[in-house]
Amino acid sequence: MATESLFRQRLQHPDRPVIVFDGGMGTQLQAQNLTAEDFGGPQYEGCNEYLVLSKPEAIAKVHRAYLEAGADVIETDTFGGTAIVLDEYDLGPFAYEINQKAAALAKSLAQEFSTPEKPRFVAGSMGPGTKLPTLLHIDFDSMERAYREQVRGLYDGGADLLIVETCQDVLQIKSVLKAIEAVFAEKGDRLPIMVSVTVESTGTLLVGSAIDAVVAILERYPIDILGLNCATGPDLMAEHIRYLSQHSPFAVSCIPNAGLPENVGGQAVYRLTPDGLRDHLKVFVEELGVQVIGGCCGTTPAHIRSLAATAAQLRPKARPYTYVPAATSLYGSQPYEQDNSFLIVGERLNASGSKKCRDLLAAEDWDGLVALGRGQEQEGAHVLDVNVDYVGRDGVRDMHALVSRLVTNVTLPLMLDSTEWQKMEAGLKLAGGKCILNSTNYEDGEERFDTVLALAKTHGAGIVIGTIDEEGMARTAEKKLEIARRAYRRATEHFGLPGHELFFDTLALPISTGIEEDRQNAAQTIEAIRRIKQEMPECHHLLGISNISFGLNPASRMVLNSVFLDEARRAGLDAAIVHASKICP
Ligand code: THG
Repeated sequence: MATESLFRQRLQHPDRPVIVFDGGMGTQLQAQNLTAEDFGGPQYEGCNEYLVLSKPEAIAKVHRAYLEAGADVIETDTFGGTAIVLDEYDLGPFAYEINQKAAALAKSLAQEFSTPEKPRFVAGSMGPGTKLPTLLHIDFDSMERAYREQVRGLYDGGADLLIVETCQDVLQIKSVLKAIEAVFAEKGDRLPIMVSVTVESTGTLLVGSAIDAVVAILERYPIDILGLNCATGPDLMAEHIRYLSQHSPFAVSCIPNAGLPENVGGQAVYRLTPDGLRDHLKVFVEELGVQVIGGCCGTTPAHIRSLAATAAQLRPKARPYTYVPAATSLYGSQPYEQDNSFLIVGERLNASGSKKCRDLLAAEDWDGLVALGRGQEQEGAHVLDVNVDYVGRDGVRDMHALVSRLVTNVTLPLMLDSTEWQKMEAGLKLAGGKCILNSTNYEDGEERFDTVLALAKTHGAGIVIGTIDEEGMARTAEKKLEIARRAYRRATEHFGLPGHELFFDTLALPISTGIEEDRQNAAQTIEAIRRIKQEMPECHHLLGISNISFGLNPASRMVLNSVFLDEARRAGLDAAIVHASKICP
C-alpha cells in the first residue's frame, strides 16, 4: 500500500517528474548466452518466464543493470506469464508461482536500489499472449480467467503497479482490465494501472484499431497511464503520441523500440542509438507532455542511462486535453454529437423490427445479415442497432454468431439491442469497440435496471434508458422527466457513469392508431426531451423514430417519420434509430 501510493504520488506530483522505465529484457538475456540447462531443460528453451524459477540470477542481472542505469521502474519477467502462453511449454500450472516469484525478485532489487530521493518501483508486466480474442482464437472469459491468475501472482509478489503492454487487440485489453478489477475487489486494494498499445507501422493496432478508437474505448476505465510501446521507433509514434497528448484523459507514456527493426540475415537489428532515443523522447516530453518514457525491443542499459541522465532536467509540457464522447467499432470512433446531423442508428438489423432480418436469422444466413449491416453503412448510418430477439431461438448463441462476424466486417459501432441482458453481455464479450446498450428501464424493477448499468460500467459502454417504470410506459412529459431523474441519480451517483454516456429514450409511441388518447404521444415525447435536456444538459437523447408511424402506408411513414425526427431534433434529440435512406430532409 505504501509504495503504491508513492508511485501514484510521483505520477501526480505538481512538478510532474518524468518517470523512466527500463529497457528490453529479451536482448539482455540473449547477451548472457544461457544454456538449455539454465532454462531448466531443452523443452523450456526460449521460455524466458521460466527462468524466474530455473535461473533467477539471470533475471536479477538484467534488473540490476537497468537499476544501475537509473531506471525508476523495472518490469517483471512475466510478459508471457499467463497459463495460455505457458501451456505451450506445458508450464501452465506454474503461472501463479512464476508471477509471484518474478514480482518478489524484482521488488527485492528495487528496494535495494531505492533511496528517499529516488524510489524505485516494480511494474508487473502482462503481455498480449499469442491469441487474439477479436479473431476468436480464444474467448473473453477464458482469457479473463488466465489473467486473473497472473494478476494475483503479481499482486502477491509485491508489484507496485500493473502494466498491460504491447496490446494488439482492444478486446484483450478489456478482458485484462476486467480481470484486474476482479482481483482488486478480492484484495480490497488497488494498484495503479498502465495500458500500453502497439501501433504497427501501418498506423493501427494489429486488429485494425486507430488511436482515436483506443482512447474512446478506454476512457471509461479506471486506468492511470495510456501510451505506446514496441513495433517501431519513436519517429513513427509521433503522430499517435500527439493524438494522446491532445485527447487522452490519462498520463501519456512512450516506450519505443530502438528504431524500426531491420532484417539483416534473418536477425532483427535495431539501429537507434541511446542519444538518438533520448533526443526523440525529450521532444515528446517537452512538446507533447509525455510523462513516462523507457525502451522496448533493442534498447539496452546504455539507452536507459541516456534517458535517466536527462529525465531529471525535463518537465513535461502542460497538456490540456479535449475528450470527445463517442461510440466505436474495432476500427474508429463516431462522436455521440454529430456536426450538422444526428447520430444515425441503422434500424434494419433487428429481428423483432424487420421481416427481412427475421427471415435471414431463421435461415442462419450470417453473410446475408452482415450484408444488411454493410448496406446501412453505405446508406450513411453511424451506428448499427443489433437485435436478435426472436421467440424460440437461442439469443445468446445468435448474438455470438452475428456480432463475431459484424465486428471485423463492418466499420460501425454496435448498439446491442435486447430485452435480455444476457444477450447484451454476449455481444460485449465479442466487440472490441465501445458499444451502446439498448436498453434498460424500471419496468421489471431496480435489480434488472442495475444489472444493465453494471454491464455498461464493466465494459465501458454507453447506455439507452427508456422512460418506463414499474407502472409502465410514461405517457406525460412530467412522468418521463421524473423517471429520467431517478435513473440519472442511480447511474451517476451509484455507478459513477458520466452523464454523457446516458441516452434517454422518451419513447416514440405510435400516433397512427386512431385512438384519441395516442394523439398526444409525440408532443409529450418531444416536450420531455426539452425538459430533461434543461435539467440534465450533459445527457443525450435517442428515439426509435419508425415506431411513430406503425401501420401507415410506406409513403406516409416516410413523411411522418421525417417530420417527427425534425421536431425532436429541434427539441434536442442527439441520436435516432432510423431507416437511414428513408428520411427526407
Ligand atoms: N427505442 C429503443 N430501441 C428500439 C426502439 C425504440 N429498438 C427497436 C425499435 N424501437 C426501433 N427499430 C425499428 C425497426 C424497424 C421498424 C421500426 C422500428 C419498422 N419495421 C417495418 C415494420 O414493422 O413495418 C418492417 C421493416 C422490414 O420488414 O424490413 O418499422 O423505440 N431504444
